[in-house]
Amino acid sequence: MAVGIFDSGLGGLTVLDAVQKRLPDLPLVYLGDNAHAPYGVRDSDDIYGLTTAGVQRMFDSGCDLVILACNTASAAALRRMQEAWMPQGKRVLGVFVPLIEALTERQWGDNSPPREVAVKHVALFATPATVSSRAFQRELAFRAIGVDVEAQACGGVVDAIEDGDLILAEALVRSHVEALKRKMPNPQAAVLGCTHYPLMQEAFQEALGPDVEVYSQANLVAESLADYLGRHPDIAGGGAPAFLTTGDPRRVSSKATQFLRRGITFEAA
Ligand code: DGN
Repeated sequence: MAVGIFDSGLGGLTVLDAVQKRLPDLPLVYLGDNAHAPYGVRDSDDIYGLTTAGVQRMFDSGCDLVILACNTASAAALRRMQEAWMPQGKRVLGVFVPLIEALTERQWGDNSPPREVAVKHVALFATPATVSSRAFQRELAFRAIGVDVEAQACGGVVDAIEDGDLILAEALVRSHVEALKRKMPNPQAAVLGCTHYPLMQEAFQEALGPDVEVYSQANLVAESLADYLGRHPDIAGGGAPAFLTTGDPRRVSSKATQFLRRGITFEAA
């Protein structure tokens, strides 16, 4: 019995880290599809095919539930996968819904009709593929009315983070925030819609200013998972997490160690 965390690359490690802190005894399997990363520049059928193959592999290896810890994959694939797999008892959760529930002050799984919410002007920062999918706006519209969303595709940030070039990543964050502010001068809230961006949260907050509330996914997903598991006690157990990659394990281990600033050893998937 284990919970799987799937990502195209390293970004989902921010979610894994938050889940480990929140639920230290939960058995976890992480799969990074590093051989095909980044997904952010691929078309949606391609992302769907790769995501389905990766998640299927996690169910085959004994996971009971898989979190798509990648907004790009969630945007392109989550609803289609849930429709196909939920009837077979295969549970797949994404990273958008916990974020939107927090933004709209909803309880987990509250599917009541959309309503007015306190926040009216929201800035979304995400990969080009997530922004062009408009999945965030669609999910938000199921829950809230009257919210103005301005999206900024943050080209280059994921690559800079994965290359360990945080100076470049910070400079890119500043320029993307400036671009966003030209379109929406006074956002009330900013949503970091990419699992790589929790590592840049301070840079976003600094560039946006102290009056903007920044929503970052890792902790929200961990909280939502804790809530979900409270209702599904069949998922339990213990043990050290397993880290799997479709890429070169040595290279991925070294990048992951740099990324999370703690030793992580990947094995070939
Ligand atoms: N971390 C991924 C996300 O949340 O969208 C983006 C990584 C990528 O494939 N570009």
